[in-house]
Amino acid sequence: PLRRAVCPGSFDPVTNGHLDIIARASRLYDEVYVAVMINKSKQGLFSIEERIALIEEVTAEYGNVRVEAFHGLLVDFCKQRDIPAIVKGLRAVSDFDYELQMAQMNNGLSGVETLFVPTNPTYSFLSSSLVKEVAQWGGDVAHLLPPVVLEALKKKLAQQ
Ligand code: COD
Repeated sequence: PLRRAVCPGSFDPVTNGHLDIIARASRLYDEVYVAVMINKSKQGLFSIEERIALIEEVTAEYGNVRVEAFHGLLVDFCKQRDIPAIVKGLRAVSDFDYELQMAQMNNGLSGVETLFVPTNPTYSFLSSSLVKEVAQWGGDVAHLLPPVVLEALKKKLAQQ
């Protein structure tokens, strides 16, 4: 059987930290789904379609990664696609509390397992929200994003 996993998130926008986890998952599993959560109560900077297009572009080289939007419960996304494992990056202890709760809740809901990958220390401080904040005030974030994402972010901020 195909070994499948999902990397879920908001990806607003995808960063080198996300990409590191997706790349590592793609080496461990036959098929990796990147699931982009649709959050109707939080608008975000990039639309869901823009986020998906950027992730598709920067993961094209891996060959076994597919990108889809989802809303509702992550466990339902997994059930519908026969995905037994969620792969998450852990940046620091501060991530752990909430990630552990979600992992235990998801396992209790459907039996899905969560596997944690320790973040590459180069990106342990990195989040989409910090990148947006720093970029908004003209700070240099070129080392934190794939080049196409950096260009898209500059363009988006210039429009605002
Ligand atoms: N280095 C490594 N990994 C990173 C980094 C980094 N610098 N930054 C982020 N990551 C990884 C983390 O594993 C993180 O969880 C994931 O990427 C996504 O990050 P974000 O910030 O894009 O996404 P979040 O935190 O907003 O995503 C939250 C989910 C969408 C995963 C969660 O809310 C969810 O599963 N929602 C669906 C509804 C649901 O099922 N709820 C019940 C949960 S029990």
